[in-house]
Amino acid sequence: MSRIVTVGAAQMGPIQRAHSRREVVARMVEMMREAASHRCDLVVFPELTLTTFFPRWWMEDRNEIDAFFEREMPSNETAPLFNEAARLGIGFSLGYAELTPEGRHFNTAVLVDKSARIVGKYRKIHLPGHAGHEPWRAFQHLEKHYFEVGDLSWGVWNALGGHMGMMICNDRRWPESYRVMGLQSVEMILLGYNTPRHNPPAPDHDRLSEFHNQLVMQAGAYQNGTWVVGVAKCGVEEGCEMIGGSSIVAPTGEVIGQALTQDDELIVARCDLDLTKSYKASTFNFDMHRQPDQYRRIVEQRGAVGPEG
Ligand code: CDT
Repeated sequence: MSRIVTVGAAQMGPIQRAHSRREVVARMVEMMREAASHRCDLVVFPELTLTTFFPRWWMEDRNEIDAFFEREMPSNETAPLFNEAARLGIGFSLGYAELTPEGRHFNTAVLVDKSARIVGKYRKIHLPGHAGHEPWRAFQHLEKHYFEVGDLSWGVWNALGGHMGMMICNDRRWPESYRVMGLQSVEMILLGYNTPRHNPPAPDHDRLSEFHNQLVMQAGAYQNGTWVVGVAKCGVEEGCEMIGGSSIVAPTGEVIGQALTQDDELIVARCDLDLTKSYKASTFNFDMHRQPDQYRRIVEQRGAVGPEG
């Protein structure tokens, strides 16, 4: 049986506040059709794909906030995506703001198989930014205000011919996210992001935005012997520039496909999942080389302390 998964990274250009879900879903269906014409098994969409990146604004009105959230998936508005996926026989992953029946709010991604069945769900764990109103910022980053920390850890699912995992945006900067999936033999990590170029508390990092994006995805792929498919929502959204650079990274750590624009753009790669094997069996044979007893500090301590004495 073939171990090739042909993946389409469906980078999306800006989504303004005035854009309806119907318009966004129509763009996504178009990209899904393009992916199918390239015989993709799977198409990966960004974080919070269905709306503008609303955590840039401080809002207090519950109805105004909840208008950015999905109460069901699929819904009437997202059904065309699921219907088209089933018709084309293509899997996909999608990021969206989830409002549960219990009234909980998460930054979520789902994995959907070729029969349009949801087979995996991940809720974002590393929520960047701040919880309080900070109007001095050119753009706020209020994920800690709008979302709870995800409660599902990082799962890995036997789906679409391989071991599939998901993480969301800021997770990609943390080695723990990759390693929890590496320990479940992940072969392909699907990852959507919205990354503003300007980081108000650290503007000296702005010129390094694309470099840091590449750095973490390439390191995560290599150190865990996995494919990483990173997909941006990018361009100038409501006056805020977000980086593109959507990338397909091999287990070698090499970038084998990368978007050139800051707009809707599909990049496609044939990914051999067996390329993961030599890394998982040699340098990163976890069972042979890891020393978890010596890593206790990682799970027992949160912030950094100084050296003793
Ligand atoms: N969406 C998201 O997680 N963006 C963050 C921005 C960090 S700056 C507050 C990222 O890590 O790309």
